[in-house]
Amino acid sequence: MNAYTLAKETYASHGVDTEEVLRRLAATPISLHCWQGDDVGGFESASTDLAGSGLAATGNYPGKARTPEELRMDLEKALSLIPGKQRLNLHACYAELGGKKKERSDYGVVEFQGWIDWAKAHGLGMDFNPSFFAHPKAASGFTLSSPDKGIRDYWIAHGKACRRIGAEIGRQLGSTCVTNVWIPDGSKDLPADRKSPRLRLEAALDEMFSDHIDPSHNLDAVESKLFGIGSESYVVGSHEFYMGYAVKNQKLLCLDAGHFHPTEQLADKISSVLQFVPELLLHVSRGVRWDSDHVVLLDDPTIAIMEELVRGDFLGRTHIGLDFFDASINRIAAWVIGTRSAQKALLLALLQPIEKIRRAEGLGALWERLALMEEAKTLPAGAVWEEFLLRNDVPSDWMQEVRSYERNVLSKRGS
Ligand code: RNT
Ligand code: ZN
Repeated sequence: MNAYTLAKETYASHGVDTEEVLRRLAATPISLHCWQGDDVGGFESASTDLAGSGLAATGNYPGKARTPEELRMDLEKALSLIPGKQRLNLHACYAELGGKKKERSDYGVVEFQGWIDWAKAHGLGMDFNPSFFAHPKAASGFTLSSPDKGIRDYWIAHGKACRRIGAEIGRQLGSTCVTNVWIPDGSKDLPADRKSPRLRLEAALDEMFSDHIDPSHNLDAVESKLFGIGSESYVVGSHEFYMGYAVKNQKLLCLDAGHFHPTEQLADKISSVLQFVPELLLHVSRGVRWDSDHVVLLDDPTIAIMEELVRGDFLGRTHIGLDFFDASINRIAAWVIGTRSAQKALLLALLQPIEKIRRAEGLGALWERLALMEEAKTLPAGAVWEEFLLRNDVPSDWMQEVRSYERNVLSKRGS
């Protein structure tokens, strides 16, 4: 008897059908963020500066992608080492301008057709993001909430353009695109006026979202943040702001695991948020002491998130994306480790003998509930994961694949 068959029997004795679990795992795509591949650089110009954006990629591991072709090639390598079907999460600053100059406010689907065609060829759905950072018009630290109407209008136009592009992505790929809005707006030191930027942001978002877009092609999400580098004292788009905005306007709320106080659990927010907004977007990430965007691991916070999605029956209303960028390690390995860890966390959640645990809870047998949760941790989930890899034709020695790609491809790239 092989390890999977044994595991299947063990789980069956706990009331868990591993075949059903494998089916659900395969049916849950994870959206891979393009920006892990080049440290949030993008391809608009030779040098893109993140300074003042609140984002910081640290490290200088050799071999980062310098062109869309290289980034796609790297993504293909990473995807070949990840089981199941994924999506691509693209930022607008990855536009292919073909050497021409074009304002972000004027972007259209042409600048992204290369990405769409590539996604189609690889059977990937796509998600999208307007880029409100690393740009001269974001240099003041304010974009949609700027006191300068010219600046606000520029970014409103960019957001509108991106929603149209998102809709075209969704239409062409036959899979709804989630377009996520995150802005860096905030201030390093204490503002005297916390109110006006938020009033301006609400008005700007209202205008940006005013064009009717078919929700089967594109859905809008808004992402909050606690603080950023250079916005330590005040972030316009705080959690309360966007929670209110999303509830009022029935938009998707994006919860990023790195965007809360370090002892706050993202998992506990899910059921509250989904009680009042239609759908959720997750940026699964790992903050180390702050919003550091470390590679996702199979750790307690990530498992807790996936448990909530399973236990609350929320998978159908949740879009799972990743958000980390580590430039200090092999970037393909970062994608593979992070995505596989998110999948493993989901697998563990799906494999929990939840009916038994619920029964104990219902009976008020709280020590039994606790015991069952602890016992579940050492059930043979590893054998089910191996089976998932096998069924998806993922090479068993993925690290060797990364090593040889590094030797044959990455090491030949200049900086
Ligand atoms: C920034 C947000 C945002 C970005 C990406 C690049 O703190 O997490 O999601 O990481 O848009
Ligand atoms: Zn994020």
